[in-house]
Amino acid sequence: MKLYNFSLAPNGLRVLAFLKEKKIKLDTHEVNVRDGEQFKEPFKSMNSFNCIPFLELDDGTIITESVSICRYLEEEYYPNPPLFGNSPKKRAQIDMWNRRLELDCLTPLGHALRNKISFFADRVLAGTRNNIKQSNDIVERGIEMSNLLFDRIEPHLEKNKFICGEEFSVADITGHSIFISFERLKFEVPSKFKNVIKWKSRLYEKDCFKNE
Ligand SMILES: N[C@@H](CCC(=O)N[C@@H](CS)C(=O)NCC(=O)O)C(=O)O
Repeated sequence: MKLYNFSLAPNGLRVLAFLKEKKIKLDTHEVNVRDGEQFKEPFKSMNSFNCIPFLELDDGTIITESVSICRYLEEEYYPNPPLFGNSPKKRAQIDMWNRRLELDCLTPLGHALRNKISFFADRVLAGTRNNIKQSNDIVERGIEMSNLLFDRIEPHLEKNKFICGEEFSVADITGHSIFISFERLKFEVPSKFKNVIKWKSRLYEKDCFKNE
């Protein structure tokens, strides 16, 4: 089994944080997506969506998508600590929170980043190169959507240490990526979201997010 990753990329960092939290060491190959290595062989035949991270199993199967990779590793090899939940109810709740954070915030912020930073001018969709124009409206929409999400989770975080209760989960790894995206966009979480900011501090204290 081999992981293809780029440790500077936001989704690459999600898988790395998951591996660190579980103390897993995987055979890993760095694919420099900034320089377009993902469009060259053997990588382009391995993942036609031309993105990292992806996991190659010993039978040649390729699994892409950071959360799908983490889920596979937990279910097949590394159950502890459980970051996807260890009961049907907990698994459903963690999946629910992860989807809320991804769909309503991390994805809009990803589009904001790719529409703001000039480096992404010919690559507004990850894994493509084209001449779709960057749009400032998409940047603004990303921030607006994040603020709506923060407003919704602020009361929930009053009573919960992490996004899905007392235990750290894969949904918190998605949460950490939201705050990293904010940093890259050079935006601050508005100070009125006190519980969101406390959650952010709790995440930033965790070893799995610290550079070695
Ligand atoms: N939804 C995918 C997104 C993967 C993705 O966007 N990967 C980026 C790095 S963070 C990439 O490979 N980009 C290549 C490019 O920009 O061409 C996941 O969660 O793994």
